[in-house]
Amino acid sequence: LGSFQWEDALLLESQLNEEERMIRDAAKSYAAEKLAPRAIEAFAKETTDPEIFREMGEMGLLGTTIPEEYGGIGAGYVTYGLVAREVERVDSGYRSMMSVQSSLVMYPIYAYGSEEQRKKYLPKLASGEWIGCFGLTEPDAGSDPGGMKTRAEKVQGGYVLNGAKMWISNSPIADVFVVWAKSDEHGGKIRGFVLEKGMKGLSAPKIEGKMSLRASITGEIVMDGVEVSDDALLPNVEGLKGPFGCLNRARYGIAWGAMGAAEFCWHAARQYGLDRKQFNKPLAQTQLFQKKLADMQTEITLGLQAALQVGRLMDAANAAPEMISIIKRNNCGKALDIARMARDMHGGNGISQEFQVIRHMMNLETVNTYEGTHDVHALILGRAQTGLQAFF
Ligand code: TGC
Ligand code: FAD
Repeated sequence: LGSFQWEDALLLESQLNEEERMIRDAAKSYAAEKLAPRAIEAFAKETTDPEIFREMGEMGLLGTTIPEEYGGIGAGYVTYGLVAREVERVDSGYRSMMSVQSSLVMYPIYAYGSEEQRKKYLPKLASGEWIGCFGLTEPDAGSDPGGMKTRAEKVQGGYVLNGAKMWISNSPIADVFVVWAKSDEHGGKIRGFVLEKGMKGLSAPKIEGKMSLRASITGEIVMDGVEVSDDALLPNVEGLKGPFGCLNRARYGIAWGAMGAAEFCWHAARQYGLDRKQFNKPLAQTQLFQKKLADMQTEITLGLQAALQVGRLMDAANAAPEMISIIKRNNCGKALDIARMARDMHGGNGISQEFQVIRHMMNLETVNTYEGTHDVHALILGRAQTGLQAFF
């Protein structure tokens, strides 16, 4: 019989290949050395350091799945997931910055863009010289993006865009805006457009006062008669499957990332329980404490194993969106439960920024909501097994 490793109960490590481990190790060192020292203050002061994009670009962490000729490193989806896990182990906001750039900005330009668009945008997004954002959600269209009001009107040589996007990660510091709008030229179908900072009528005010994901800047995108030329249109996709094709990838990365945040909380609670004595014995020597640790270990082990399986299927181009809904929903919900439990196990110290678990807990509230809420993914899965849609 083999030996049991408490922190890697089902030997995930043994299921990774050498390249996956190498890139994961580089991401882990970067996150620990460069991101971790910034996280507490960035969250406390609600500040985002744009330099992080440049650093991540240098490390090859932006657009990891994009081919090398466009500035990516041509890695697989398991590698992408492993990187998300390491970055989110430090802070969900940092993973958010990275996954928007990779899955929601670079991926659509790569998958749906013209060769000119790929060449113009991807290398600078991969290096972090340019920062990207993805505008789907609107003030009155969140879970139901098909209800968007943003319109693209065809004019001679281009389009005029009008509308407003809400809750957009990176938007106040973005150079490149991938925006989804209903296009009159295409019978009101949803089309993607690439906008650039400085265009007349385009602004991206910051949303202040978030109590979650404070290290990642969030804003609106306001389009007041923004004129773009024909080459701003993403030519190769039409309809909601455009944005959803990007969301599949981002949601998959979030399923890994949320487990990274949960692992931080689990390890912190375990160590706290070993160090802290009450009633003349370590907290970790009580049955209630150990049951909580066992629950954390079990959920994280199963969540990571499921994410790995979906990653392998993605790398084999054989993953269905519903599989991604299962892991996004489960891993975010379980990570949030684990962070709340870890907060409780730290007692009063659990509310201090110094112990960090409450920051993860607050961040995971957003992670459980964005990219399809916990309940919206339940409805996707309910529809898939009954054939009955219960959205409306
Ligand atoms: P529905 O009728 O289901 O589908 C419309 C069309 O879209 C296609 N489709 C998909 N294609 C690829 N992948 C998927 N996962 C797809 N899901 C749907 C579908 O085949 C159909 O295509 P066609 O050709 O037949 O037209 O659409 P619905 O309007 O009934 O949708 C319902 C629902 C709830 C599933 C969907 O709207 C939904 O998922 N809502 C959640 C919205 C969401 O996730 N928003 C995310 C915004 S971005 C964000 O949060 C970024 S935060 C990132 C960060 O900071 O890290
Ligand atoms: P709503 O859709 O109004 O949902 C409110 C509640 O109602 C939820 O509990 C939901 O589960 C429930 N609900 C909705 N419909 C149903 C139904 N049919 N049946 C039962 N219950 C239902 N969007 C982007 O486009 N780009 C971004 O970069 C981005 N970044 C974000 C960053 C942050 C920090 C946050 C908070 C959000 C971000 N979002 C982004 C938006 C995010 O995707 C939406 O908040 C999310 O999709 C939910 O939409 P909503 O907030 O409008 O909530």
